[in-house]
Amino acid sequence: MTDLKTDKFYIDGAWVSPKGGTTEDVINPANEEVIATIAMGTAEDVDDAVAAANRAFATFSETSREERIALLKKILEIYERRYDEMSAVICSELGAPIDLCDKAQTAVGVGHLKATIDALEAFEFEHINTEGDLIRREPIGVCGMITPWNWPINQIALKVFPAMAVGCTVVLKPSEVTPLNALLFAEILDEAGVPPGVFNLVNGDGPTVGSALSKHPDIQMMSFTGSTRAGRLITKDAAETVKRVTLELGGKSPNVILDDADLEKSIKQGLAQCFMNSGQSCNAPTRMLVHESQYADAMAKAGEMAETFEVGQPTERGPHIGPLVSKVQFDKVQGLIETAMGEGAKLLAGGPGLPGGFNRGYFVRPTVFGDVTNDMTIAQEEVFGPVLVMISYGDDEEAIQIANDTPYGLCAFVQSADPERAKKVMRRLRAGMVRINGTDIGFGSPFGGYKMSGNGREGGVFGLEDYCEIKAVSMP
Ligand code: TXE
Repeated sequence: MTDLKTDKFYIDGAWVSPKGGTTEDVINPANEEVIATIAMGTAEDVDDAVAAANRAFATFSETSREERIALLKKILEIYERRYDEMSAVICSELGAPIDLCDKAQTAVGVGHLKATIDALEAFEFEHINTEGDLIRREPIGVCGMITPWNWPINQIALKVFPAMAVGCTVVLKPSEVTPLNALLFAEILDEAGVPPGVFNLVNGDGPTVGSALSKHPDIQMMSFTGSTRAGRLITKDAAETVKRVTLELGGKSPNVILDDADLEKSIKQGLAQCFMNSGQSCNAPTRMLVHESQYADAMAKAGEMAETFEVGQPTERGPHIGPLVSKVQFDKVQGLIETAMGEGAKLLAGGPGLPGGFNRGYFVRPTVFGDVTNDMTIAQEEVFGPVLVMISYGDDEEAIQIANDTPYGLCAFVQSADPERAKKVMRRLRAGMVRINGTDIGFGSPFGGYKMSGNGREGGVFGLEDYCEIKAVSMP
């Protein structure tokens, strides 16, 4: 694997040793072996990184759109050259199967970077409004970013590129569970000639480095993706200095299969989307809603189809499902499967314990529950594992009511043979994204949620706007 500088942080354009702190092992979730040991930072390292970002902001915020487009294009060139290294790193620390890394985990970095460049080319930094005043969009300043482990480069790319595109400077704290891809990302930016201090990386945990960033008086904005629990803490810390905070938190996405949809196709697609990345996606369609007249048939079909999903080693090619990222996540998912069974949900496929043929690693059996009511724990809590629940409804109105009945509102899915009927349901769904008949949301479109799934939108022009302050100027 790439020889990454695991004992260093990237600050002010150089690889520097931490000022103290501890170390933490990075575990390969497929075999539970230590693959690297990283330095964990402290508030002092954060101070150094923020100071570098602040110095760099003075000049980087004054660069032209063309200069920043050229820089982003250079990053794209090097990212594409080091593509296979990135896939290998994500495969080893996240346990995502190598084909999934190639086709999705690493690929989304390219998708977001291209969409950011496109959005920057057309972005309106200044205009005169109807009052005759000049309205300017200016980079907000130094941005703190805290990212999770489930789609690690996706979230780094969705935050770092838009911030840099408008002229902000950045201090990133990636997940301590998957820090290696972020070290490689820093190497790519270094090689691309990103000016010193524009991008800085400090590894560490949430309560130490994450909290120091969120409270820092010289950081103007925090962008976070992760759990609702940590999102609340970051918001509280950031309130001390009245920072802007954007949050992308969890989800419990409904998949409403209307009674005119192709049932078999909808179930197959729904299972695949739910189990992708071992279910560790905030927008996974984890609650399948089926009309009561088709429910028994749907449960039988889903149980059978789920058994055909294979679990396998991440390093092997193929469409199989890999392990969960960590022992903590494995224990959480096992606990939720047990709870569902205790609350009376009917096990249609999978269940607790390791899949057959496995005696180590954090592998989980692809699991489907029927006879689920929306008030059960398994229907309300984000599982973050390959676990689908099936819920029945009486009519479209009840389906909408059940779909909206969670604290989350990130994504929703609708299946129907009638586009007008699907759109009618779509309009009533309290979610930041709605995917109709198996389609996907484009890179340049806004990604984010309603309710407790967060605030703000990432991606394309919406991502650029998030990192801007707005200035009104009246002139004689
Ligand atoms: O997340 P955490 P965890 C959900 C998912 C998962 C659960 C727990 O349901 O099972 O969250 O995962 C940093 N101040 N999602 O515990 O703790 C942490 O260091 C500042 C959904 O791994 O939120 C890491 O960088 N930062 C989600 C990041 O938060 C703090 C993706 C994510 O870790 C902090 C991941 C603090 N006090 C989990 N505490 C999604 N929306 O996609 C932690 N962090």
